[in-house]
Amino acid sequence: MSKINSELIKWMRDNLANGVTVDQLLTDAVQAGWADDVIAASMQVAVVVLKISPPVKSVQLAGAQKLSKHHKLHPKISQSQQIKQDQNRVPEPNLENSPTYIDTFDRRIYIGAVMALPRVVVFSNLLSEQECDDLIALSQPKLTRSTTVNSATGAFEVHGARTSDGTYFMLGENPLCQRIERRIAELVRWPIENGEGLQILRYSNGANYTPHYDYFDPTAPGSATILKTGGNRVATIVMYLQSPEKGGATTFPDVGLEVAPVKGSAVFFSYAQPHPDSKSLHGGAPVTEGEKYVATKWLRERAYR
Ligand code: PD2
Ligand code: ZN
Repeated sequence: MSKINSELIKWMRDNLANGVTVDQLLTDAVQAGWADDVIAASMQVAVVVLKISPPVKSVQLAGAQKLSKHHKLHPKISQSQQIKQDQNRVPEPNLENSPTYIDTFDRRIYIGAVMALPRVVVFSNLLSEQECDDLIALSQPKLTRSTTVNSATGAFEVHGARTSDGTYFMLGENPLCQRIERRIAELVRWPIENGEGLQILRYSNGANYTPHYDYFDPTAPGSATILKTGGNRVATIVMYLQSPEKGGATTFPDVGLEVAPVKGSAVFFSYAQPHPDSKSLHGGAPVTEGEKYVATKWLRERAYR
């Protein structure tokens, strides 16, 4: 018999979406007097929406204070949490009242799945088939082997962890990029100028991208130069331009989530802090049949110029 509590779930979801950690919420809930099994069951539900079923780590509440149930957890956040949340503002689509779609200036985009931690939203119909084909065609003459950033030096290097080919467009480089950038800015409510230009990646048969974080580690010596322009990355949108026959999912190993690379759809994820607590570790699984193309859009804290 499940012991979930809807008030508790809503409070957890609101706070998770704003970057409060699972551990902090568990502590708060225990202190507010909720029973361990209700907290555990509610947290399982809070981090899952629709069909996504992550193996949430078992909730350890041993030694927890058994306070009386009168100390009802108030769903409103405390003032100190509010300040923290304001500082941690990240791109976020308006999902109030659980809409099934969001209209932007030129296109209706459908919500495929939503997860609280990591903050992940799957969109379908973000790009038209023609837009996918045009981005691929425009990228062809300039595709080169992808690189990774060496966190010690900040240098871009060819690495076995990333076996795709790729290229970049400047922000607003052509009318197609401008249209997509404006659409994304509306969709996730983040200024166009805070975005990097689109990156196009081609994964041939066998190519992959081993799990990584998209933010730059602020403590790594190589990050200082990168962070001077626009601050850190706070969110990523991977748009699928061509579906392979098999493989090529975008994976979130911390929560056992795989997003299928279906042409025209996209996965959005944000990370309020540049820290593994964001659970934003993600990778590109090997393509095992066919070829996969994506366009990646990274969003920064501030204007990227
Ligand atoms: O192509 C992907 O699925 C993928 C996976 C992980 C892309 C990126 N990261 C990226 O462009 O950062
Ligand atoms: Zn990535």
